[in-house]
Amino acid sequence: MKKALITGINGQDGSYLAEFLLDKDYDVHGIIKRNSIPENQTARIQHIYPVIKNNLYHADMCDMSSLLSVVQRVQPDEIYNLAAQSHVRVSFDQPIYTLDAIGRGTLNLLEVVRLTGATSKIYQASSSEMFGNSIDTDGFQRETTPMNPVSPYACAKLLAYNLIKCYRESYGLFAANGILFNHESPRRGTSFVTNKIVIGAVKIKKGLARNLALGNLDSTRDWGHAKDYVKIMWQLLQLDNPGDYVCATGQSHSVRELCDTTFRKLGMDYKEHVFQDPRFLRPAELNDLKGCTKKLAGVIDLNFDYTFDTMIDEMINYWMEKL
Ligand code: NAP
Ligand code: F7E
Repeated sequence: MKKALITGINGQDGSYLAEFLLDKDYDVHGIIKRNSIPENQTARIQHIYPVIKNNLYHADMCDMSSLLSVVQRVQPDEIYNLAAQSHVRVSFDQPIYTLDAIGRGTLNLLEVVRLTGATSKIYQASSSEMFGNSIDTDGFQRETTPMNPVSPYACAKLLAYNLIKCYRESYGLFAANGILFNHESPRRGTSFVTNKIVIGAVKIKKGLARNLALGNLDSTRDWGHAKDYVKIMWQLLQLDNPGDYVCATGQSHSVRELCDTTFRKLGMDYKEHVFQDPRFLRPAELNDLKGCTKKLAGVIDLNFDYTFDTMIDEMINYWMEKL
């Protein structure tokens, strides 16, 4: 039985990845950051909690000793480093913590693996945010596109990305970067734009709200489904050699289009309800994202179960029932 350790196991991706690995008969372990209300924190993993409850450990990416203790205890075959302060807008409010949790946190983990001589393979949750506003002439971002981050979050992710490459090349660690473009689901944090729009539209439909305040409607994103993307994380650690790979759908939509699609599916016109609130604008914006998966498709079979439409349908159905 293979052992996996997931940092950020209670996050959107961590919860889907834990399910995926349990289905593959992995012994799944995870770290949880201490929270004053632990009940809320395990909401996304409640359904698998009975199976993994003895494999959850309090640790923090900023606390190397806690990571050392967990890695020594679990001795994982695979480590999935998903823990992060993952909100781009919040990273402007908490830049130092964001850098600590992501940049120094990844270095803490790499040092633990190096110094203990652990043979764990490492997956690093890198991000399309690292590209900033660089776009190749064909309109896509790919592994070779220059990385020019435009937020503290993206700067921190770029540091972590480079550390993974550095430790791979310097010490021969099996360390892989998945450069994942935005991926969503009903489990997405409710302050990210997809779930915020779906929840807002469902509330308006049900008469629970009248309007929805958003920031920039003109940026475009390449939105996939988290369930499809966690499978790729695992596949990257099953390759013969570690590398850095873009994972995306290759299609992009604007935030405005996302509003239009969601409200239309609910029989409404977004223009009658959505307004712009400067509170949700960012000091700097990443305007357009669209990923090219040619390199990834060269090493694995790329089959996504979800499309943009079926993903929105799933999110709408979830919130229509829940609210
Ligand atoms: P998420 O839902 O925000 O989950 C982040 C996880 O990290 C949570 O479990 C969180 O715990 C934990 N965490 C935060 N700070 C920590 C710390 N200092 N020490 C230990 N744990 C900490 O994010 P996600 O959407 O699942 O994304 C997973 C990873 O992929 C993140 O690294 C994110 O930056 C990256 N990524 C995401 C996307 C995307 O579109 N979703 C795209 C590219 C890359 P609490 O909930 O208890 O705070
Ligand atoms: O914003 C615009 C906003 O916060 C998407 C993270 O998972 O993906 C995510 O980062 C777009 C931006 O995601 C609101 O300005 C408009 O242009 O959903 P988001 P993100 O910033 O793209 C990357 C790949 C990651 O790695 C990150 O961890 O939507 N937008 N109005 C808004 N965004 C938010 N959150 N809220 C608004 O009201």
